[in-house]
Amino acid sequence: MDKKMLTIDLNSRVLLDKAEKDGVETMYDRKLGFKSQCGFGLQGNCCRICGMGPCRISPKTPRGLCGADEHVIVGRNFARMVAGGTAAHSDHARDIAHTLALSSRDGNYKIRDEAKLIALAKDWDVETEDRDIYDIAHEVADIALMEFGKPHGVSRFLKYAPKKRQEVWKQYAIEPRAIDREIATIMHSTHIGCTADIDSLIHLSLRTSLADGWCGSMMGTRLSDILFGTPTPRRTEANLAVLEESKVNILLHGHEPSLSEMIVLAAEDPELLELAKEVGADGINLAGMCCTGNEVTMRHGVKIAGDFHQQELALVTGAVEAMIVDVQCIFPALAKVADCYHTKFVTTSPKAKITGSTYIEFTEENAYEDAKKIVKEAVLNFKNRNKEKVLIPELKSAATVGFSVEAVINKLDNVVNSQIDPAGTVKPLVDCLKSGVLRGAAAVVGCNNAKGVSNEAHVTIMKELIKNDIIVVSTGCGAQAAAKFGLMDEDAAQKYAGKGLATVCQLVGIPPVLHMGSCVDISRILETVAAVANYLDMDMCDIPAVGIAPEWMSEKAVAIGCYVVASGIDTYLGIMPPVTGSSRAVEILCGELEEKVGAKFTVNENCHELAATIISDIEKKRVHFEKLV
Ligand code: CUV
Ligand code: SF4
Repeated sequence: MDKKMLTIDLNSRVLLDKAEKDGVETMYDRKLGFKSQCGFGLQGNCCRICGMGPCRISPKTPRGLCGADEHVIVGRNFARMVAGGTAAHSDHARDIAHTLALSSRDGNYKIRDEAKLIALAKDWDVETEDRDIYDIAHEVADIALMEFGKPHGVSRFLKYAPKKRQEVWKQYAIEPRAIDREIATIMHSTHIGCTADIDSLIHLSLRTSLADGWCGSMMGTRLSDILFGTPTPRRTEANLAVLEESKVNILLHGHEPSLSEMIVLAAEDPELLELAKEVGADGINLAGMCCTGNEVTMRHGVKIAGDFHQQELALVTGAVEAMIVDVQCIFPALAKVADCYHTKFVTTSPKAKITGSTYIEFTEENAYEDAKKIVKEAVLNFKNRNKEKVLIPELKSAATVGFSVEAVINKLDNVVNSQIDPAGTVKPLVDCLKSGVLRGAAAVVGCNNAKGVSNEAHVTIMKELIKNDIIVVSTGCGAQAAAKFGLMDEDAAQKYAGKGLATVCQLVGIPPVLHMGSCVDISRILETVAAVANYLDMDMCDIPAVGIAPEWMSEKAVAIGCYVVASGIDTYLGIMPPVTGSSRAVEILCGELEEKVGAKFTVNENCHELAATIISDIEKKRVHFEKLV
């Protein structure tokens, strides 16, 4: 098989040829090198939880040594994926909360959205009258940090959900308690000799996932907006052609905005710009990958270099002075690829040290100085670039990004009411959904997965949905796919959208696919659906809105899928999770959950079929919705 057929991105194909010539191995080579993947692992019925294992379940050996059957083994593995994902998102939020605790008027981190801070403080009964904004910030940060380990009570963020949804959570007993407690409960319950009941394992998974969606992630987004500003629409460009031959190219990859925000500032430092000139460069060019890329494009319009599957290929351009990473979704392979070029692969977090990288620790206490040190390394590396090894591919697309909930609401509201109202309402959005001009809304989110062809499912499904007047919002690497393929440009509405959606887009001046941020920003999507449901006095499961992860791969994505379903939003996956080893797990996740939480999973690895199912399900949901409104 030609490895170039494993991606639909033409820049990636050009760089795969170059990698071949340069003798660089990429994920695509390794994929072809794998003859087949382990069937037990694929089905989720290999257990390595204790030292008597691994125990592998088959018709001949239907139980592990302890007697665990396929349902128990699949369920435990699944729950542990949810715990892993929740831990990652929530630890990200914890770091942001610590950063908020460090904020000060003349320090590195300032309060950029005071109104959002005050609103949150009021929600949390923090005194706001006649107080210094930084005192309020520090108290809010302390309360946020308590959400990780408070001994009593449930998440403070649950109250932002519609009343009816909160009732569902209460009834089904999945209101999440402290975040760390939920994660620990799963690790404990899945230890050998604890929970041995698939219903219970899925129940635990949902509760923990809600600690991710309606606590960790929501906290991550809110506090980031408070510290770095709530995103507003801005123009940018996407795909590897955003690298510039004449400039020092710095790639930001990973997740947390506390580092990337400082790099953005450092890259504008006159001293470093001067140094860039001295080494013969025309300036410093920043571009982002994965979710940290999403964070800085949302708030600063920093160009999008590419997605998860392009991280190695970005270095293959030979034009990158430094790849700066913090945590999550970073290929260890980058160390080897960087070795083949002059690129410095800089790791910065004690949580993600990688052999073969240059480790320059980034601390929030010394943020700006650390960021400058890192950028300086990159600038000084410019002179080591080998011009003969440089190939920057040609394709890039224009995009409008920066659609926070506030931005979406204001865009729609201001046009319809033809006056600026900072506290706009969701009425126009609701009216479009009610009248059927928009048939529904879909969040197409998540990673790239080497089980499929990179970007194919994302782009196919988004195009199908917008053609059928379903407005799409996106985060994560899905958003990067949309941006790369021109779906986040305003003219995409006329090119690809159905008549209703195209009319709305033109009237309001938005693209048919809206960039809502990074993976933790899926909380923005929850808030949008909750706002619509609240406005109509409905539950979230009554709204014609769906979640789709066509190319998901990470444990974080499993946690997300679970909390989206637990929020009452039907969720569609383009990759089968490792649960098929248990018929019960599949029955519950793809069926019975609907009775409990009003939504379920649907999986289809054929993206055309999946798109067709989603469109017909949204139409079915409309029948119910139209009766209610
Ligand atoms: Ni957090 S989790 S590959 S960067 S979206 Fe991208 Fe997004 Fe998945 Fe990772
Ligand atoms: Fe085997 Fe049970 Fe140990 Fe898992 S927990 S490895 S099934 S003995």
